[in-house]
Amino acid sequence: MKIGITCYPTYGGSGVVATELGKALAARGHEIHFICYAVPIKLNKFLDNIYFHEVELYQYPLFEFPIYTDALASRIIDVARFNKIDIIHVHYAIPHATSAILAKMILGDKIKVITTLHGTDITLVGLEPSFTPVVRFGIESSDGVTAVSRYLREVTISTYNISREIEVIPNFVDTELFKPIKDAPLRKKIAPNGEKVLIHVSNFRKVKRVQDVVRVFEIVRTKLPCKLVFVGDGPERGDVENLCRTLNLCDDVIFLGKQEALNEILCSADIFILPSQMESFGLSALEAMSCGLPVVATNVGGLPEVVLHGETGYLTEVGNINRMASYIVELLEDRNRYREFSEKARERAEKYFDKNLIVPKYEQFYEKILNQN
Ligand code: GMT
Repeated sequence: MKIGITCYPTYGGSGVVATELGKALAARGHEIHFICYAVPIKLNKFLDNIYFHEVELYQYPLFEFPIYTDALASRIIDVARFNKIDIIHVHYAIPHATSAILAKMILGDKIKVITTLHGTDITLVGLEPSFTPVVRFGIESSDGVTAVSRYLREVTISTYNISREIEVIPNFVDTELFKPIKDAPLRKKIAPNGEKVLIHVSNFRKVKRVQDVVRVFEIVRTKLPCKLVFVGDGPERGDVENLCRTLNLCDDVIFLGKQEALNEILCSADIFILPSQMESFGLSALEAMSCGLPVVATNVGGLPEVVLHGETGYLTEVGNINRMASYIVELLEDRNRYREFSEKARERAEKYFDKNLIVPKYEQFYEKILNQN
């Protein structure tokens, strides 16, 4: 198949999923055309069957803001015509679904539009009155729609009053890449005296409640020697750093910023913390599980579909830092239970969310959509 993929090329999970999907499809012989405003960060080396087409944002004194939706539609049209693509698969509805549908109309129905819903396109941004009707139109008018969790499908149907089918295709992880590393070299540097290591990875947006990670750590370190590692960057990072300074935690907290070798860093830690206000799936939790880390997270959105409470980690109500801390201490103090959780976390990633299981589901979905009138 010839497939166009549009995503946000940034550090967010939707861009990671879209890029890894494109790479996996290319490896399976499909011709993949990424159409984005910048090269997706995970597209960091030459790969056969992959082409990149930049959406150029024209500046003009009348335009206070770049007109991305139209520019993207025009680029999709150009790429589709010249390369004869069968499908344009957009990740994150806003505004990608709108651009793709516009492109399809201009092309005279010659391509199929598939939209994958990822999270805040539905649960936060899409609820803004300036977007809601257009998001709904994008969902209803796409030829196929997928959601990354059952939760996200249900909330989309009920909130936007959707009558069409939405297929759930969960996010996936490369379990060959994200796998436990015994005695990961970085651990010695982070925790030279054998301390336990807690880790959080995110884009530091408000929805992630990163300050809760610090508060949880503050409690845990009163019970056992430990270190906290932050990976990623974003709007709340300054505030989180200040909180660590105020609480006098800086000697035990490491901010690594944006990092490429995530698997090695994850394998240097013991527990992954994800205290989000909302999470439609929680890709970072899955990557941690694949490395054998139990996850302590909030009981929201699609997280219970990824993390099994009492088996691969623990789930608590949003903001319950005391409960999170006591679960972490319990796990770290009980070697046998920790090992059991760690093994089950890895097993779950392999059994249900492995790249080689999920990518064929997208292929089958594409076939289904191409074969419908
Ligand atoms: O929706 C967002 O907030 C952005 C998006 C992203 O690009 O990071 O995150 C969502 O998509 C990820 C990939 O499918 C999911 O793992 C995240 O849970 C989801 N984020 C939220 O629902 C807050």
